[in-house]
Amino acid sequence: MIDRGDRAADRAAFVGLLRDAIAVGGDILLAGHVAPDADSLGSALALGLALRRLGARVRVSFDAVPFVVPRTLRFLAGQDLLIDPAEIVAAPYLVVPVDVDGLLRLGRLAGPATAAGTRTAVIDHHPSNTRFGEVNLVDTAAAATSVLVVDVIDALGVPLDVDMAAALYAGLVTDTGSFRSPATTAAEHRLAARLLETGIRHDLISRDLWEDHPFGYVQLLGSVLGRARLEPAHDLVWSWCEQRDLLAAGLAPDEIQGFIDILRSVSDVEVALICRQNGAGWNVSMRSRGGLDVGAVCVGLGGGGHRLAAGFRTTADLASLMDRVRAALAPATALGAR
Ligand SMILES: [Mn+2]
Repeated sequence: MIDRGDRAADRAAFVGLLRDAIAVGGDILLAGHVAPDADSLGSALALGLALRRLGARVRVSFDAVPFVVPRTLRFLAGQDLLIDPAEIVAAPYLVVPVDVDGLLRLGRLAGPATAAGTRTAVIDHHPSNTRFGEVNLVDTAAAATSVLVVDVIDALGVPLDVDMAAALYAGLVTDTGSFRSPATTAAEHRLAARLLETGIRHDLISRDLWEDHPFGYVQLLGSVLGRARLEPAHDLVWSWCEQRDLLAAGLAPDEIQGFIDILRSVSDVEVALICRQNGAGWNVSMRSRGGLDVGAVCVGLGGGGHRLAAGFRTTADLASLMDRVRAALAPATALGAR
């Protein structure tokens, strides 16, 4: 964890790189992580809008095939800044991974980020961040990457407008679990107040993010919760969702991210887990009720994340991936980590 003094120095270096890019008229690519959430894409779009105000040559991207913005994030402004990774032909002057903890989470955008001559400035808050940039504005105490982006926009001297504020609020409200996470302090509420004062419709943002589902959503929620398994021996409650389930419900994998929060409310055990089938493998999401560091568990399984919310991806089949999870949880629970 870095202290606030370091964060100020890192922010100055980060803003310096952005100003360099603008001064030389270099292309800036703001890169979200694969399967971007509101904190990654919202933060990137807000920073993109601010940089465009300063005359920067800026684009925003993330790796997805086909290149489609998740349905719940289509309300975000600035989508004309988006570029399909396949259309990036020249190496950018500067790549800015946003809310990305390591090169692996960039998918195909790891290419431009590591191109010869390209500079890299990372902005993130994941404890699992590998500091893979030339400059790393990484504050693991920050509740969201959007909090760090507000500081950067302020340092750039760009006034927050309602479009930037809506995107930043989306990131803030997502990563704080609607201000319920322990990382939420008075500072996050003050930031929310500042964002609200720009005139954003927080009620509509929350509806777009979480309360705007087709009927298939509740049907799928019913079946995923119905087959959940409680394993007190491993301090675990878990379930899974196959590709055919999503297809039948007419949903994309990112649209069921909220399912795990319902499993996390089970008080009998410490850890909740959902496996979502995606292509040839599974995206595994883990949540802790507070007593166990699932971020460390997921790093051990090849993924990353935060203490209370983390995940990993695997091409293993469901039975063997769950065996690996149980083995990874066993030492933590046996040591009395709760
Ligand atoms: Mn985040």
